[in-house]
Amino acid sequence: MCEQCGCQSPQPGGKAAEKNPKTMLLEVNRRLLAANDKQAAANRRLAEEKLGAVVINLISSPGGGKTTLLAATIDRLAGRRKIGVLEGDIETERDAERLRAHGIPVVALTTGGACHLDAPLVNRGLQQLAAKEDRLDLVFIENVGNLVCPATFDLGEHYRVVLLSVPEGSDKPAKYPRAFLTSQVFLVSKTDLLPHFDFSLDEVRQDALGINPDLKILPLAAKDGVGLDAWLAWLETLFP
Ligand SMILES: Nc1nc2c(ncn2[C@@H]2O[C@H](COP(=O)(O)OP(=O)(O)OP(=O)(O)O)[C@@H](O)[C@H]2O)c(=O)[nH]1
Ligand SMILES: [Mg+2]
Repeated sequence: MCEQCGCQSPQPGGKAAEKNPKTMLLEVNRRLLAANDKQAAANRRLAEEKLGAVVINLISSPGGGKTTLLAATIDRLAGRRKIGVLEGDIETERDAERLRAHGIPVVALTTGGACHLDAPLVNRGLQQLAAKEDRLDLVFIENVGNLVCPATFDLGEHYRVVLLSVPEGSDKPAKYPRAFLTSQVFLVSKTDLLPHFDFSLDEVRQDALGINPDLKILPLAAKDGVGLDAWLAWLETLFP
């Protein structure tokens, strides 16, 4: 269990739960997650009905390359797709400022300690975007840098995208499977660094597909643009 936020996948309760503090805690977590899921469903409706937007939740470890990828994506889609961003961080608006400089609406969601975003916080962000914008094609949610807890919380996204950067190592899908199990797209980021690390693209592909055979895997380097075309082509499939 994450000691900071207490998030954990729910387990069934039952009679024993009434007296056992550990199972009581699990029951509280289950109810919190159920409330979160209800809000997430409302968030999806809000994004669709008020903004007409597809919502994408980006998950990675700290420094995995989420903001750099978003900046490159915004630049490449400028004039073609209207983008808004909900920028999640524990502290500071630094990433939000980085993306505002690219000329799009960004709402900073600062958790003040929690290691993941949840659906109520995202609802506030979506409301703020909807107050500023009539329509958006895409809303990206940059989750707090963490490969564990964000994988448990539905935010109301339509798609979940997990990034794993080359310096983190190709063993990570096997060790942190939930993020890969619950995502539709897996971006192997910072591939320009492949010559400097013992990262195996074969291993990472095999392990990730073993966890989730439907995962679309796209290696890319947002810094030099290699692989971005395939990512942008996938984004365009969301607008038939
Ligand atoms: N070599 C290389 N470095 C990259 C690439 N993408 C991002 N970086 C660097 O990786 C570092 C972290 O990138 P960010 O985009 O800030 O990562 P993040 O996932 O948004 O980080 P948090 O929001 O703190 O979790 C920065 O120094 C980037 O310049 C890439 O494709 N290649
Ligand atoms: Mg960032």
